Amino acid sequence: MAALSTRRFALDLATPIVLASGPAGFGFELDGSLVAAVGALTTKTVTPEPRAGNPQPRLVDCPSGLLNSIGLENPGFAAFVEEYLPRVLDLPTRRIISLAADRPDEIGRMVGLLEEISEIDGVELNLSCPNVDAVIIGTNPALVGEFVRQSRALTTHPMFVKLPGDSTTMIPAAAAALNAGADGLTLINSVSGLRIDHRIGLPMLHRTTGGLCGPAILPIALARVYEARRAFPDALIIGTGGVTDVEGAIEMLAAGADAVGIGYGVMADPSLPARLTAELETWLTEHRYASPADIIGAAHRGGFDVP
Ligand code: RRO
Repeated sequence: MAALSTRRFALDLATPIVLASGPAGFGFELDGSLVAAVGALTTKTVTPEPRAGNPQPRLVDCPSGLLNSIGLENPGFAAFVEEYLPRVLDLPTRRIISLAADRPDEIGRMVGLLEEISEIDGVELNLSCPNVDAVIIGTNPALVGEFVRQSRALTTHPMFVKLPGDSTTMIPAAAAALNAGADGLTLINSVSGLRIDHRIGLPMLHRTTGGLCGPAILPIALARVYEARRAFPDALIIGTGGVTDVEGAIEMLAAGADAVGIGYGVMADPSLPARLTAELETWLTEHRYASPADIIGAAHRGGFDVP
């Protein structure tokens, strides 16, 4: 059988299939065997203060996906550390803690406080939440650099930066993140979208727009991952966006992702990531690849060896 571990990955994951921030909550809400089958869990994003999130409705169906407007609901950093983190650290997988804040010193403070906890495998700075009033930091390279610099100074944990899939700003923002010391990029967050209730002619979500996720955004995520891999050959990349089957996971790896984040797919079917792990291993074995590393970035170097 092919070995699924991704050796070039800073986190040394057992499999490149990981749980993206959001739908998997803090991990312990899912069946333990499903968590054990993935390479890592990324927690729901945590902010300095608790947030109640946005009013209902928070999810609206779309062709090939859904719009979400959760609004960063989370218990706040102090309660997270006290009540949730011990259970996160007990999970049978690697754990990446997702964090967001309005100011670089606020996110730096949280990152610094997590530094003492050696069982954490990484932090992800979510600079791309689409569903709150604050500006989307991830579209502004200077701000991205400042957020990463202040956090980098306070931690040795592997640090990922989650950016929006904006085609004009993503590469400069990613360059700023990597130059400021980030180890990797998580690409992409959900994509701003709108649905209008055709019976009354008004937006279905209170904040008008929400974050589109699901298969509808797979081609967008693939394009951004491909561009990032071409621009930054050595950066770690977690490709996230619309993967719901093993073919999508293979595409994401071929585009240049070191790992594949599953978000929407978990909402649709919590057992999906475990199934993808097994199906990827079977696919690699059938195609005589020893590990996922053999296909990462294949689209940049002539594709697969097809007989
Ligand atoms: O909570 C949300 O509404 C949310 C977040 Br923080 C995010 O990063 N991406 C998203 O689609 N929703």
